[in-house]
Amino acid sequence: MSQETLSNLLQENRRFAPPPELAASANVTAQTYEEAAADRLGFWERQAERLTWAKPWNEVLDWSNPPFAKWFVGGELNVAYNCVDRHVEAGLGDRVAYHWEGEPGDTRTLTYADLQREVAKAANALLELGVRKGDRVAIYLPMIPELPISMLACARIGATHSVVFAGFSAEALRTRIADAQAKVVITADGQNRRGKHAALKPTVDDAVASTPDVEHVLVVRRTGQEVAHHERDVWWHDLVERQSTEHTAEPHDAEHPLYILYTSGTTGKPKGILHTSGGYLTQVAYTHHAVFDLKPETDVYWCSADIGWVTGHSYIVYGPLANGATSVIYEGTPDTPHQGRWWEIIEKYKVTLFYTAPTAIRTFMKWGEEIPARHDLSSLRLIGSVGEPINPEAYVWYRERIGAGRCPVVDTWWQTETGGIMVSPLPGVTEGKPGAAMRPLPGIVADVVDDQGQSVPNGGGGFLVVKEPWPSMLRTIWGDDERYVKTYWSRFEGMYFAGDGAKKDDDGDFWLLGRVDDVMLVSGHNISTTEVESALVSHPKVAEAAVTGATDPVTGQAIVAFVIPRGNAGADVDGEEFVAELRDHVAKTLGPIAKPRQIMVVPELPKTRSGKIMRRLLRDVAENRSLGDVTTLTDSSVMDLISTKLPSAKSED
Ligand code: 6R9
Repeated sequence: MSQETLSNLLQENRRFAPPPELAASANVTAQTYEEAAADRLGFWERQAERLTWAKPWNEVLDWSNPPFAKWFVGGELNVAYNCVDRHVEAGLGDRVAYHWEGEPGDTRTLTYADLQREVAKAANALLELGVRKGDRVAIYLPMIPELPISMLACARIGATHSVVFAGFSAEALRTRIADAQAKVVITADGQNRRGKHAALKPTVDDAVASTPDVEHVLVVRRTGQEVAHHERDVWWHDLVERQSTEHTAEPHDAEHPLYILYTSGTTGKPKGILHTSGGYLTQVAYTHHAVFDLKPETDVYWCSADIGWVTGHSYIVYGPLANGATSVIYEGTPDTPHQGRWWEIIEKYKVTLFYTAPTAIRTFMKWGEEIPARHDLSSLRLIGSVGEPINPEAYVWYRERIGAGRCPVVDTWWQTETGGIMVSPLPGVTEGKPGAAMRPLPGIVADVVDDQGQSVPNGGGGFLVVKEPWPSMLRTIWGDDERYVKTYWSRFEGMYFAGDGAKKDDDGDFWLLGRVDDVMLVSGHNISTTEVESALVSHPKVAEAAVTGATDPVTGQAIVAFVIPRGNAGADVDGEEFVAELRDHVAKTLGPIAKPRQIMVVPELPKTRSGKIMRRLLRDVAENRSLGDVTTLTDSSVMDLISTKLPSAKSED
């Protein structure tokens, strides 16, 4: 008897058809799937025509040396010109590119014409600091306009940027600066976090003390807090402000390195994911147009991610700007000065398209639906999710409480490595299923395969793979081609292995089931963490859940769950009765095989700085081990809170 690769336990039958008005005027229709399938390269070639090229390509794809792809071979373009100047030249200089909102309530509005001047000045400043085409620039900035401006200035002169999330430690920053051999670091004195000033410059000072390649540190004044001054330091307002607002953008090769972005990776040395220019910009522009149904004349788009993550690179900076969109950028945290801050921002700017992460949605569920209910969210017409599997209940809560039951939800699956969205509903075409990312987008060939690399039938589970190269794919791991091949292209012959588990339902639609490293082997069944978590979140008193497998003498591994109750769940959520109720609820929803051995009610869960649950640490707790590497954890006190919960953990049966 062959063992199934990944069990399919969760049944979910709710369906949401696209709103008729949206379907009637949607940017992309059903027929695009067929067109792209019939001629995939021709399809991507047409999408590349959304951009302005200085020199046309002579070949769409060179895949003669897999897995090293070249897209739009021979073509030349300037990414910053495509994101900024060409819109000004088209007469759209007065259109707002960014409505920026600081955490303390200060604001800045940047039109495309403003952005053009700011980017030109910053490009001239980098040139004055000696940065040349091909050099690397590290950027360690908070969510202020100088962040996208710096990225675009690099792109403009052909320098490769490496943005490091401004919450990482000096050591994390140092290794990233050193790996990329960055010549310049751009930072700020500090940032606004939860109503306080959090220093950034001392972290950079620490990091560059032992990175000999760094020649200059360019410092933006944001908080006004005092900073140490070193000879290599230069203030943004001294250097950039006096530059000319004119700079001619030279075209660069389609395969010119645009940026390196280090994946946090739960173990091992961070991987510098390398993205290049023409293919990357083509796919992020197309997917932003298709998945968000962007109408740049009327939409106001807000992606709440930090630009320090790939979501911010692709869907705050490059995709939206290439499309001439108007976006919102918010500097701070969602609960400053109150838990309705995000909804206030949506109301203020009349946001129409909103893109956030399941971790945020589950936090809002915990805080309570009365908070968004106090705000007018009627401007919204589409809402999206990215970063983790969205539990069906969180999807429905999001659809109803934020989207008023009107807005389609697009659950978009992709990775730092894929550069752009790969699997997602099309809002004017797809009947949405809560919890499903649905189908590979037109032009993307993805599948779910078993451990032999064979496509699983509908109803089966396995590994998510991509079977054909795509334009915004990573080109390599910076400085480590071998690791690139080994990590992504060795598990299955000729396929990109994403590291995620997935299943196909009876219609062939894709459901993401979490990282394969997290899959639990219980009595011979491979059970996904996602399905058990979703079953827990479908209980009306649960806002968020994380499960992990712990060694068990009888079943091999046993399921251990950590749950956060909803705000309105009442006082009885810490007792044995509640835990018993949840265990039964899971058994009823998924079957007895998935019944957790233990459930712990906790106030918080350990998460990466981009909001993904770190199940590895929970496994350490569940197996009574000392914690492994916690450097990517947002808040290490969370683990203390969880550990103190242990004695009260319930273990029956
Ligand atoms: C964009 C981003 C990538 C990993 C990916 C997967 C998880 C992202 C998801 C999702 C289920 C979705 N992931 N989107 N899982 N459904 N819609 O998050 O990039 O930070 O590199 O993370 O995130 O596990 O492999 P990155």
